[in-house]
Amino acid sequence: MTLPPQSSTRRRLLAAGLGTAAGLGTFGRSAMAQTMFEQPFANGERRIVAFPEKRPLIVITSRPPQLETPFDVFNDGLLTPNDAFFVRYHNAGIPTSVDPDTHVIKIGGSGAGKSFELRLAELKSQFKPVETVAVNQCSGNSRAFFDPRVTGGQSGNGTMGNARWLGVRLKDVLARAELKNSARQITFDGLDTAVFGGGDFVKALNVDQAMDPDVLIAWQMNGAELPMLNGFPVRLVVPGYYGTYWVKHLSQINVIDSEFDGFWMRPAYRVPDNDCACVAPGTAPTATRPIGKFTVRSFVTSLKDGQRIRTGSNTVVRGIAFDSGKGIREVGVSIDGGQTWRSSFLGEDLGRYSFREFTFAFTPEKAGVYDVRTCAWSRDGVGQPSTAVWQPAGYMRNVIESVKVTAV
Ligand SMILES: Nc1nc2c(c(=O)[nH]1)N[C@H]1C(S)=C(S)[C@@H](COP(=O)(O)O)O[C@H]1N2
Ligand SMILES: [Mo]
Repeated sequence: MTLPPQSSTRRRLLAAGLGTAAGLGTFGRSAMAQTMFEQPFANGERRIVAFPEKRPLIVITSRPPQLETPFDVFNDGLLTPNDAFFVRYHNAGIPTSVDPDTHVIKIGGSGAGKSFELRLAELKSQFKPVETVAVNQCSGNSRAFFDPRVTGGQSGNGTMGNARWLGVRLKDVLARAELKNSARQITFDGLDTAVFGGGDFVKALNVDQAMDPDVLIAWQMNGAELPMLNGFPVRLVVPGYYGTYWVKHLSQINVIDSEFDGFWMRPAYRVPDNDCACVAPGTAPTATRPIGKFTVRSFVTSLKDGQRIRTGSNTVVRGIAFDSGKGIREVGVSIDGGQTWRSSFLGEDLGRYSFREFTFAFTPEKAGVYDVRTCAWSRDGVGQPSTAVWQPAGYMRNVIESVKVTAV
């Protein structure tokens, strides 16, 4: 069989679905039949819709697509499958078709000694490929649990995912740009555009952050091309940092001599400039800084809140923990609401930026409610708070979670 001159893998399209029930258009009759999902917070009823290249996911907004991974997926394995990986966009002008043969990344700016363009084939062949497993987590993951509630995408705990990324080091690409001494920041722009205002989505990293050898320009996740909605054909991977820096459909890198103050760096995506990145509930911070690295988190994946377990039989508490890249040192488990703690067993180590599995088994001797809590500690000795901190944007939640199960 002869292939057409341009095989379907060479030009990736978001199937027609985006224009119909799944996304851009108005909802017709078929929408009525959609599966609903009840999130564990007030006003938590959501549709579950399969967007192109995705299995049915929880819809936070459909234009632009903001899709949350159903939490069950995190119990299936340490790597989040591409078709289950969450999706976050800010602007409605998202690319639905990209030709990887002609896509270029332009590198330049006032702080670059040299300006140049890289095609994908050049990016892949002229720099050393690097693989890393890393968690991508939205700053607003778990935002809907803030009390008092805050505005913004009302996500549960599923706007995070862990994948094996393949790409090249950003610093190797930047070396070719011959940064001047005056260079202060690097800005990153993708193919998506602002349609309703708010401004094009452009992010900035300080030069030292961008030169970190762990930061990649990646074209694969979990051994396959990036799904369109996760940034096809190339995206930035900034391990340990919130997803907002992981610019998708990367097309422009500028080295600049000043601090970038585009909308998505200021006023958006900033946190109170203090140790806890928090303020008293309902108040505003006096000073802010751009959001940075992840806080330490852990989640039970094998048990659901309200689940029934059997008195006298073995119950496995399994879950995932991660931090900003120091690595997980220990995950404590409590079955009595945090009064007493035991150490869990840590599973396979896929790297310091990855989800780390933990397991713990207990036998409920008496019938009744068991309040299961987990607390992860990173290798620098930082753990999770027992009461939630608050900030107006609803970022960086990492309180010790509680899952109540009833032994019968
Ligand atoms: N081009 C582009 N890249 C982007 C965004 C965007 O709106 N446009 N959103 C960012 C945010 S806030 C997050 S949390 C991550 C989400 O990555 P994902 O959609 O692949 O899960 O993408 C980041 N990269
Ligand atoms: Mo995000």
